[in-house]
Amino acid sequence: MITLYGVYRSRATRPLWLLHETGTPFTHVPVIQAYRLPDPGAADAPLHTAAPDFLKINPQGQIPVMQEGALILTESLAISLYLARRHGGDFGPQDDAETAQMEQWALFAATSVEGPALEILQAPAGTMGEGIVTVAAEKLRRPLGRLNAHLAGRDWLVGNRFTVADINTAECLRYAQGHAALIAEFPEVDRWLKAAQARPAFQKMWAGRMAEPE
Ligand SMILES: N[C@@H](CCC(=O)N[C@@H](CS)C(=O)NCC(=O)O)C(=O)O
Repeated sequence: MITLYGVYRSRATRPLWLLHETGTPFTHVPVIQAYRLPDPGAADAPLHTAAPDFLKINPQGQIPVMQEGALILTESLAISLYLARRHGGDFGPQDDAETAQMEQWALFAATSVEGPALEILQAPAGTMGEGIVTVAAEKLRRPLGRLNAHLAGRDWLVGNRFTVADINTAECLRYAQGHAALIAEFPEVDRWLKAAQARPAFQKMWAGRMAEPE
């Protein structure tokens, strides 16, 4: 049995979206970030990332974590790639070339997209925040140009079907979606992102996220 640790309001959305796509049974343990709790030490605090019981599972104190049998994985994109390969059927790779392509898009998302996209999401209001957004948007323009070129004439990133590559990349880019003007500069990316987020499994994941307190 798969156990997925981590609330929806975290990077757990990546494996959760995939698990909703595949319909694979799993146990969800909604571990919350300790910094989001007023008093993580309180006796009635929910299971959180700094709790001794959770640190035994991930000494780094971060979510998501996936456990299946003796295997424990602690990186969201690696979890999604593993679940897709092992349980995902067509959502995962069908040969070595697709494995490499799905890994490529996960690494692209992690190294070229997620950082500046998070800077956009977390930028404070005011002049300083506007400066951060301007710089982060500029950092994203080359990777988004590359993504846009790849998506021209294609619906999805790998194998002409929706796969874990779309989930991992779309979820990292989602952090920058508040910058609508930036996304609009890349119409193929805009179209692809909207199509991915229209999928019932994304909507189910999103409903889970919205049901959690902010
Ligand atoms: N690279 C990791 C990052 C994990 C991460 O930063 N998780 C956040 C929630 S999205 C967390 O657990 N934060 C709590 C903390 O760092 O104390 C991954 O993608 O799994």
